[in-house]
Amino acid sequence: MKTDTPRPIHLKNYKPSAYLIDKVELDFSLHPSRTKVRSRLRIRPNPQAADKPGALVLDGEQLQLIDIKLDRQKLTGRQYKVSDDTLRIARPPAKPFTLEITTTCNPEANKALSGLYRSRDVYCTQCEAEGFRRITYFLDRPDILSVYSVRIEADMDEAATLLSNGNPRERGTLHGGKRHYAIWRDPHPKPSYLFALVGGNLTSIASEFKTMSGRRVDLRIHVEPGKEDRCVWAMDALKRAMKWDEKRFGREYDIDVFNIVAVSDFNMGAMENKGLNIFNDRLVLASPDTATDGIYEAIESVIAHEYFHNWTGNRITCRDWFQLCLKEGLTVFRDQEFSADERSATVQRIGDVRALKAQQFPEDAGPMAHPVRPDSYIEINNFYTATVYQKGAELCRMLQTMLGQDGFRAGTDLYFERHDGEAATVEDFIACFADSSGKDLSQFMLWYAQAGTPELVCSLNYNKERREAVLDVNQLLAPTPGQAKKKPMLIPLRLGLLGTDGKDLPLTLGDDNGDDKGKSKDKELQNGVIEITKPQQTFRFTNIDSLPVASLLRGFSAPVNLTMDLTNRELEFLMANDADLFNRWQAGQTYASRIIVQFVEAMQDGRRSTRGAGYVKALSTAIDSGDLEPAYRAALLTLPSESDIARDIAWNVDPGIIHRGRRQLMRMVGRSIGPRLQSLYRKNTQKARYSPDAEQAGKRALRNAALTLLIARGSDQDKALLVRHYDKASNMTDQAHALNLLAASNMPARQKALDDFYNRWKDDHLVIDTWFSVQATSPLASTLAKVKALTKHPRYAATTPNKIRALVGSFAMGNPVQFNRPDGEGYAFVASQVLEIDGFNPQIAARMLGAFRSWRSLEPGRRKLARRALVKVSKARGLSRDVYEIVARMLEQS
Ligand code: B3K
Ligand code: ZN
Repeated sequence: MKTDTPRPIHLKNYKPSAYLIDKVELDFSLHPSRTKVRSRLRIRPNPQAADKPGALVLDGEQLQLIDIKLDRQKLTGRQYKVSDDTLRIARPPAKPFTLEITTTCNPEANKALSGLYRSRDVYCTQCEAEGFRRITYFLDRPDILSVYSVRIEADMDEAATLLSNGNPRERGTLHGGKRHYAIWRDPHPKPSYLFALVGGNLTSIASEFKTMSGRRVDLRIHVEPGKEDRCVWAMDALKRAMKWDEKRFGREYDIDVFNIVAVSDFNMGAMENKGLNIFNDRLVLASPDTATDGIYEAIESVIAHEYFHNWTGNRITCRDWFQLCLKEGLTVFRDQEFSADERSATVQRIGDVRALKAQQFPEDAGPMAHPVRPDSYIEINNFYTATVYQKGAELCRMLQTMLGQDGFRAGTDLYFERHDGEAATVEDFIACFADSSGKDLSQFMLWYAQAGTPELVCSLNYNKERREAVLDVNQLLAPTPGQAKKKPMLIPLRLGLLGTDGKDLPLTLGDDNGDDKGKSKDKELQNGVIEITKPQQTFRFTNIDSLPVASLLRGFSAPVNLTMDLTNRELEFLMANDADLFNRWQAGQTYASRIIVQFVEAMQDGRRSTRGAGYVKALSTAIDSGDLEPAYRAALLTLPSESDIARDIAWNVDPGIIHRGRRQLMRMVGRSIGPRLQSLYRKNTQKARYSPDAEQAGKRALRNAALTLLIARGSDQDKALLVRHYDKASNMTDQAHALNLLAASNMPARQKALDDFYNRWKDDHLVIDTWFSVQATSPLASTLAKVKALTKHPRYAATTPNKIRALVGSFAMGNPVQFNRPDGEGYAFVASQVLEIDGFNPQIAARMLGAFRSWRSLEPGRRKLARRALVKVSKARGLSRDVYEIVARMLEQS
């Protein structure tokens, strides 16, 4: 919606609705440009409302009102008022009544992809957060829970498949078979954002699932005809997710059918509509020759995520949108746990933490910083953020770390029992854990309210006389926009102390003060977790013979930045010995980043640093220390990303120099352990038929990681190996990896491979996105010109989010060195794209603008140019609320 003076909405102003809607009957007559929607609503005054019920104000946007009746009486023009975004009935009855409204909307013209729209001729809907109001007039807020019946009518040749939420009730033909209809009924009350409808010519694959109480559920995945064989993996993932949720959380599916539909035009990954999940087809369709292992893994996790929402989101929903983390944080946590159980828990954790640090930490450190439960917003769609999702998941994980898996389960059991069928709050959720465990969680609540990443500054000393290792912990929380002063948080810190033999020492905690009386209070630390609650704390570990090496924040037990001055020797020791494999990997990352930062500093001073041999040696020892999974070894061999290093540098960041510094270390590794890498490459070449399972995928990841480092070395032999890798690739994982490396190089084979890939995949609208994105992420200086040219390419579609993300998104968010060109042209290009996209799809435009979120930490030259681009966006006329809010926050003086 366009508006000149967008106003924020505040959590503190929440009020229950004056009216409730118990029952909704919808009747759709589908038409590309004039779909008719008849809605029959059973409404009553809300007994819980604070004020006496006054006017009834329904939300509605982009609708044509045809007719309105109250208790069967047609309303006259004086009895209601329609504005751009509301329908207001001044004096409705003070008792239950029925409102019948007929409207039309235009699905074909809907390029914002919110409400009812068409994606490659398929009618589909997206109602979260506030899209239902673009379908019919309604109280479009999540605390209005209603039972829905839906009738859909359409031309048979345009939409042979007609779906909505819940269970199918009836279907039939009309006009001698030219048109037909279907009726669906969802027995579970739900908020309007979970409404969905699909109509199109789709085919499906079917399967079934028997629930733990023995009920049969029909499972179906609907796709464009011809794509059925690419749904097998998604179906398999769905069944595994259903089983897992029964076992791990005791959650059983609750209706007779579960439908998934894949569409090509979608603003995000997928949507958890009750019984009818709608997916971006990128996250459903997979075959070995078209999808990478990464896509297979993402499909498994998103299928599970949307399925898990059935309980965490649908059965128990959010009272208001400020509580978004209640369903998203918890559901992300659940899908992470599922993937950890299905795959390698350590590798999963490494991936989740990498993603958290790459996406959420910069958000928390910049102008967009907001609490996991924000306290105000202008456009709620801007708050589907890494903070709400990923940090929200970390908060659930911290609860599990403190309460144990059984304790956490007791809390969720109570939550499901207590709040089933309700629209709940974060307080309701946390109260369940406090009540089931008896633990006081009031300090923990601060995690939902305070933005920013806490810093934990730790040091370990040894007291020989007392045979104690003394850990000092300081917790700091810097101001964030709108939050100048912060209170200390409750931080679970999982740790180990390594003795000289590299093994964990038993952890016995002396009393806090370290006085003799305390001896009687010594206690063994059962789970290796201490709780930090104050700004400064000291922990004394008794019965220790010499200074141990501290392994802190094991498994990344809290979303904090840890500072601990470990020497290079200590990092090498942890890389070789730490029993916590996550921290072993972390030590390697810390060490690599330290070396790269030294390279960067040297380059800035016009010197060249050649230090780094210690790291390379430790890395080569680490990859062979013990019986490690290939996927884990691949993670060890992957250096911290350019943005990881930028975060470590924090201020006056020069992305160009960081890129060179990182390459210098990659080259050093490639040169030093080349033969070892060659042997890893050879040994992990697979003969077996492709399978997306974790074991095979791990071997491919290791082989590709080795190849990446060999290419950094870049001998003729290595280059020939890369060309062969591309030519011989028998699956998309290897093919795309090789193409990526080629696109980043200036090898003569580069263009040939890009042309070959294009010719092979030009007719596959999903695979061709890889062709766009590898070119957009290439660090070559010619990239920006290429990206601009590709926006005119016949296979590019300027209004399709997947295409925008593949080209503009990859350039803006996946290519730090070229987006941050010193001449500012990268910023200018992305800013102009944002403005163009804002004209039809504000949600996607606002997302793209997120690329600027770390602009203040850039070196002065780039900072000025980034600011200039942002100011240009801010001054454009007719900005959407979405873009307005982001750009205003970005430019706000902190
Ligand atoms: N709940 C949806 C996201 C909706 C985004 C609306 N802008 C998908 C998910 O998180 O499962
Ligand atoms: Zn979700």
